[in-house]
Amino acid sequence: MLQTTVLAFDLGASSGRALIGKLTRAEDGERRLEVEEIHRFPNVAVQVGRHLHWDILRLLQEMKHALRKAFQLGFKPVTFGVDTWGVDFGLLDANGELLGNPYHYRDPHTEGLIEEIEALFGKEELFRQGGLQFMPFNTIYQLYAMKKAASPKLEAARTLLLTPDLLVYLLTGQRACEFSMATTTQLLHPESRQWNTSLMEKLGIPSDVFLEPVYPGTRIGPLSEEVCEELGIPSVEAVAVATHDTESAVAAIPAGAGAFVYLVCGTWSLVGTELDQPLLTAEAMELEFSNEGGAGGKYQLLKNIMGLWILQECKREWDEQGNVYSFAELANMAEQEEAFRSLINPDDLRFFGPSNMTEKVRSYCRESGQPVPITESEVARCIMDSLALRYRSALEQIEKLTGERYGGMHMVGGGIQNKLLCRLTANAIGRPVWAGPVEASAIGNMLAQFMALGKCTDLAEARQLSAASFPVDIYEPSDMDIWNETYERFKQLL
Ligand code: LFR
Repeated sequence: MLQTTVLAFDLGASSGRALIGKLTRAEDGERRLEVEEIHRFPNVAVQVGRHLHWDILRLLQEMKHALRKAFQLGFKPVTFGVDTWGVDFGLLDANGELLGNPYHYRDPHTEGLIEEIEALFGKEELFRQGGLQFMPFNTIYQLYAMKKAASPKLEAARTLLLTPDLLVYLLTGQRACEFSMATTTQLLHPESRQWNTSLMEKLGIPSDVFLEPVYPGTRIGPLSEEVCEELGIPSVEAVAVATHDTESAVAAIPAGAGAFVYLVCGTWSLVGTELDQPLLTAEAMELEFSNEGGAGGKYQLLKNIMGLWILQECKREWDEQGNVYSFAELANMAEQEEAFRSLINPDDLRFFGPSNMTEKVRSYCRESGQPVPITESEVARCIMDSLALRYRSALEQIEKLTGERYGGMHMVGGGIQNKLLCRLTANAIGRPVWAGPVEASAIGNMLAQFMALGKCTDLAEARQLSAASFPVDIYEPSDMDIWNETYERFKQLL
């Protein structure tokens, strides 16, 4: 029996998707969520001069297309939610119009600013006030870069909207600021959960452009009349979900009561654990952890690891050279290779920017006195072994910080389609990996909508629904001795 239909927009750094979620009651009386992708579109960053931008209007157009398609296919979603990558934003002028194209978080204009702001306030103070791992793309550095460039856009700005809030605004005309995205700015005080206006003022960043954050599950408002008219569809109500994709993914983890540790695996790898309050100790700062807000008002203590980006960039290069392999093929090829021949620290900053990734992997191996991977499969194997080992070090650091011992690791997100990586991860951590669901961000997005609609009372019930609806693959660890030995070698690289 159909209960409710919702629509989730889940936008990643390379593609966006629209998915329909149907909440039904099965014959056994249990509720289930069924998910169906109805539209997928590329998200292509555009280089303009020295800057890298998101093509935000193209994304809007694709989302409108998906809304129309949903109704054409006979679905009648009552609500929709948008989740995207973190940190990026658009600025509105006094008339509510968008000021230019938002910058892409890999735009190099923030280079050197981590050090500059650190010199002004001190690292520990900044961590206490912002709670985040110091990543060059955090919103604070992007705004400071604009301020230093005397950006007229910044001067004209009256409202700042983070990407998902911006897309919701362009569809509904309603302005909101959702909490989980707000915590990726480094400008929201993690303890008071209020904007850090004094820090903004000291940096010369306008403090009056930020709206009061609202929690995931807040109803925002209906599609604008213009959009309904243009698309010829009835109104659908926007809900503020955990609009940061990582946080939507965490909301969908099929974990029961009790502490758990997870890896959200996609372009980035986020290894973390859920806490009620942020952990702002010097140790958390030294180990380079972030405190990011999420669904249920929880905080995620997590580490950003460079992730499958490195492999994605290599693949892009090989595709351009005419050596086209799917990710599944690359995994199969990598599996045939000798393990642990050479290892990289995936978080070496050389891997952050796009282009020449194969050469970057090779140069890392050359400089660290290891055999240089030559073929596609050697490079892929090197990346996957290294990621798995990096996940182990993050897990151990979390255990150090929380004093917990976790029995295994949940893995969610598109990266778990790479079965080799799941298996290598289980081996590296010496514990089981529970992989699923793949569509975690979209599912978490839908779960927040069900919370807004009163269909789920809280995060725990939402996670039960996820667990009841989507199977989990279990990977048991093996070859522990050789992995333990290799881990010692890997640690020398960190
Ligand atoms: C993952 C993610 C990470 C964030 C990075 C950049 O998609 O949202 O959580 O640190 O992208 O925004």
